Amino acid sequence: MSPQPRALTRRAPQARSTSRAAAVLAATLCLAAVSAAQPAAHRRAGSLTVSELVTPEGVQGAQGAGAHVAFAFRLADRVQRGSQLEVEYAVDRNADGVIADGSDPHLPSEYAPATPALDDPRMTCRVAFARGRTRMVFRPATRDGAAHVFVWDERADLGDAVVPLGPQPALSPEGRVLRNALHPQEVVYSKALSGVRVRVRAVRSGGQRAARSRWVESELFAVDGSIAPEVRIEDLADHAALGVMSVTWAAFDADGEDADGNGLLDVAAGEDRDGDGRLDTAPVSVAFDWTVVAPDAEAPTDDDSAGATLWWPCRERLGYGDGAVLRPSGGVDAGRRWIYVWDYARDLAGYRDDVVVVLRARPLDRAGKRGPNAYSIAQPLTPTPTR
Ligand SMILES: [Ca+2]
Ligand SMILES: [Ca+2]
Ligand SMILES: [Ca+2]
Ligand SMILES: [Ca+2]
Repeated sequence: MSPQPRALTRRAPQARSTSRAAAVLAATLCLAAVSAAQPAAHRRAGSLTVSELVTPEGVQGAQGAGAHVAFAFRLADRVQRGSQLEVEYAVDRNADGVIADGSDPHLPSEYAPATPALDDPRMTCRVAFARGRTRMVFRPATRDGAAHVFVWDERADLGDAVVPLGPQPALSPEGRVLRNALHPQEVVYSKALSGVRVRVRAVRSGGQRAARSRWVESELFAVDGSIAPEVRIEDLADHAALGVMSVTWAAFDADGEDADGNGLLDVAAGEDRDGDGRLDTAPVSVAFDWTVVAPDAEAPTDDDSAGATLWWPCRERLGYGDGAVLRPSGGVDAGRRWIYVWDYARDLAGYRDDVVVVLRARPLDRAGKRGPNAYSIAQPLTPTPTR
């Protein structure tokens, strides 16, 4: 699976939500409901206009410029009356290369309400509470309109998703870049449209004066909400009679809730950070590769010393161990341990048994974020030419 669908198909609000976020979400839904409930009453009045929506620069999100994303825009209206704002975000959820806006009946809209960051001081709306509802009210101005800022709580909606810009290589479940089977030098790219888009429109309520502006869309921008995963090779056990090696590896990802890596939700220890009563395990995948070096050569122990070393994918002895695809992780200090069973007899058949064998583990989290490579010398090994 490519990083793009991986990021996009995740359960939408991997809610880091608190009661505040819940209230904010309710406000968003309320905003959406206002427009949905009065479609017939709204005319596309020419004077109510959103314009000059500014796309934020650079990578947004908790691991970029911040999880609160500010959008500057101008709001113009001849009627000097506060307007509510509808803000929606979209990603190419079905990875068909298009962000559907609902205008084509064959393509369901991929937009969803954007949760406002009501407590962000950059927000220029007045927050009104009426009949149990929270509303954002933006004051317009005539002619060129009034300058305003809407701040999106991106993390409430996209969680730890990673949505890069530009063409992205398609990846195997372990995180290897896929290549054309007939032309292995050619990388296969994901068909998904990269990036996040936001659209904004204003809604003026009030009987005969009700109106709705046109949608104004941002450019596509990148989001990175994921802390990089980490993997360690903790133990190697050579089962020479079977020609396999058990690789005990540990997965770490601070986006998960299992801080002590015991596989259980320890509420008393504060692990249920989002308060949903479930353990968010931030799964990690690993691509295990191997190489051999001559007995008198220096074995690579990190990316620098690996240099241009050629690596080959490890073949897994299927039916044994835990595999290496989307295994739940532990916290920063206590990884969650898994066993991967390497069928080294097949991979190393024909090699002299005095070569030094090196394993490399490349982690990738569910959001599509890579972590640093881990290396381990896999000795002693007793390569067998045949099984
Ligand atoms: Ca799409
Ligand atoms: Ca992560
Ligand atoms: Ca735990
Ligand atoms: Ca939880």
